Order: sequence, then structure tokens, then C-alpha cells
Amino acid sequence: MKILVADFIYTDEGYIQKKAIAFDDFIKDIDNIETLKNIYPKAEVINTPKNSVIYPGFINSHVHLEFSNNKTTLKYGSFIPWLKSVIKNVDMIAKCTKNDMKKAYMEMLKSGVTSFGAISSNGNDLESCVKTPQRVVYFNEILGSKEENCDDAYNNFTQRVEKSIRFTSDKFKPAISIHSPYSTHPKLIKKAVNLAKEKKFLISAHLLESKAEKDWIEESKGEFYDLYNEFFGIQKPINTKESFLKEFDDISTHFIHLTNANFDDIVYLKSKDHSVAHCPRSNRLLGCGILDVSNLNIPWTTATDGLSSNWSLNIFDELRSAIMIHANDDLNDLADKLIKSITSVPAEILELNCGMIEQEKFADFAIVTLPDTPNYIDEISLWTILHTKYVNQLYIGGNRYV
Ligand code: MCF
Ligand code: FE
Repeated sequence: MKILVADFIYTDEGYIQKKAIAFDDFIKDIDNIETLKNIYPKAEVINTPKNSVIYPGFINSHVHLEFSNNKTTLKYGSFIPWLKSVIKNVDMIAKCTKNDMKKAYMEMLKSGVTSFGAISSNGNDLESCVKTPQRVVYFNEILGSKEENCDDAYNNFTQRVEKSIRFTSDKFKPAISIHSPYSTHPKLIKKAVNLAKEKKFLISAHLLESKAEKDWIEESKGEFYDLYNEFFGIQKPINTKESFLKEFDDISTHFIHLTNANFDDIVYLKSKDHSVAHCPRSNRLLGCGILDVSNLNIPWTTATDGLSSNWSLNIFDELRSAIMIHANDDLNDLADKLIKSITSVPAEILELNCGMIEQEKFADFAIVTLPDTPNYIDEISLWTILHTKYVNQLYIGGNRYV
């Protein structure tokens, strides 16, 4: 047993003082330090620097580790040029090494991320996602727009799913990602959704990310029309917005982006218990707009997306950018919501027994040390976001990694 002591402990209801946490692999007790020492006299007491805050380990709900070797390869600024540059540079992206991926998950770890949702396009990241100290929800991706290639695409996908299932543990959970309405044939979607229902897999999908995607799936026009016409001789989308959404009616799904969703779309998504990952830097860099989180009434997480559309996987870089991008939102309220969007909200969506400091949750902690004594307790979320690049200590399942 260990007892972790800090000036502040984060809870969804606010920051508490003069308490400590007793834990082994799980959180056992939250109480006054003296009380805990009496209950667990043999426990090792771990102190933290003055002005430290214990947070539940952070969760980055959406990342693509296999794209970790991109820095100056992909085109930014607008979605279709980016997508074309992905297609053009597949060979270079395929050269992403285990070392590149290790750098990527270590960068997340140092910023306090103890769990992440990894979109796996081809399975090259499997070993890294099994080896990393972090908990991983491993989203095996399916895509393919040509009907004649559906059988091959599905076979390749199920092989990756089967392989990932073998590593299921407390730290590794296989799941399914349907890439998007513009790229995944309805036959593949149906089969993958059925598999998710049958095996009780979590499911995720990129949706309504760019204006080009919206124009294409709502009105069969725009930049995707030119792209599909040129590459595949296709003049109509394989899925419309309505037909795509319908496939997910009976399975609560973590949609990614929704930057081009309208009010009615959100009402519909709410009625089906769906949620969304907000990726502000990725959206900015791919010219996709801003997800208006202040008016969102579905659960939302904040995520970095991959290095395919970002310059770092540091979760605090993401939160700081969110603070700047949502320039008209109430500052402290936004800061509190952003902390929830990387703790309790993704934990619930990804069905992870963490994200809150509560008895019997995993002992996953990120300890942040503020540069000075906080003058107002209700501004700690904001100050944490503004002043933190790396955490002071980090625990996963009770073991220390930073
Ligand atoms: O989230 C960003 C932008 N939107 C869509 N896809 C990706 C992102 N980062 C990487 N991707 C991957 C996606 O998983 O790029 C490929 C897919 O494998 C694009 S489709 C050729
Ligand atoms: Fe993504």
C-alpha cells in the first residue's frame, strides 16, 4: 500500500485540500493523511512538491500512432490537399518505426496521459500499443470504397482484429474504427458494426470533419466530387449522411471531429447516445473549422488526433490551443470542461475504470506542480492548463512511470 500526499486533489466537483490517497493497483481510500497512516501503518508515504495537484491520469481518446513520422511531409491548410498528400505519401508513412511510435507515446506519457485510444490503420502499431505502459483502446480501422474490394478489405480487417484480441488485458482493449462515410463501403460498415455488437467492442468513426465531406455526403458535390470522379470514376457518395448515421443507431459511437455537423445532426446524435472527440489543433491545421463545444449537449472528449495533423501529442499543448481557439467562451468554465474532457468523460465513453479519483478506480494519477500558490482554488484548472508542459509524477495501476 502507498499513500500519496499533495496540496490539492482534483474531483469533478472541485479541488479538495488536506486529503491524501491510499492505493495499491486500485484507489483504496481518500482521507486525511493521519487517518490513512493509522489505517495503513506500513504504507509507503509519497510526498509531492508544494502546490501539487493530483489528477486522475489523463485520457487522449483519439490518436494515430502509425502516422508518427510526419513532420514536413503532409500538406496542411485544407482537407482535400491533406488527404491527397496522405495518399501520395503512403510509402513514407508506412516507414514509421517502432521508435517513432515510442517517442509518440512517451510524449503523451510525460504530459500525464495514462490511457489513449489508438486508431490502427494497418496493425503496424500493435506491438507498440501492447508494450506501452499506458492503457490502450485499440481501434482496428476498416475502410475501402470499392465494392469489388470489400471481401479482401474485410478479411484483412478481421485478421487484425483477431490478432489484437489475443492481447486483451487490463491495459489493452480491442475495438473497431470505421474510418468515415466517404471512405468506407456500406457493406463493410454493416459487417463491422455487427461484429462490434456481437463482440461488445467499442466503436468510433471520423464524421463531418471537413466542409468537403459535408458537401459530398449531403449533396454529392464539392471537392470530394472532383477527387472521386478523378480517381475512381464515382459521381455519388457511397454513403449519405443519413444512411451512414443509421448504421450506428443501436450502438453508442465515439464520433471524431463533427466540425461540420449542424444543430439537427447534434440533436440526432444525442438521441442515439453518441459522443464526440474534439481535436482543435487537427481541425485548425486541416482547415476544418471549430467544434463549438460551448453549445454541445453530447459528451465530448478532447484529443490530439495523430501527428498526421498535429505538431505534438502533448495533451497540455492541446488544451492550451483549445483555450485560445474558443476565444469567446467563459475562460474558467472552459478550463474546467477541458479537464473533464480528458478525464471522467473519456473514461465513461471508453469504458475505462479510471478518469476519477474514487475508491476502486485504477490507481492512475498525473501529478501537476503549479509554479506558485494558487490564489483562487476555482481557477486551478486554468492555471494547470496554462503552466503545465510535463507532469511531476505519473502512476498507472499504482506503478510509477514518471
Ligand atoms: O483524423 C485525421 C484526419 N481525418 C481522417 N483520417 C486520419 C487522420 N489522421 C490520420 N488519418 C488516417 C485515417 O485513419 O488517414 C487515413 C486513414 O487511415 C486516411 S484515408 C486514406
Ligand atoms: Fe483521426
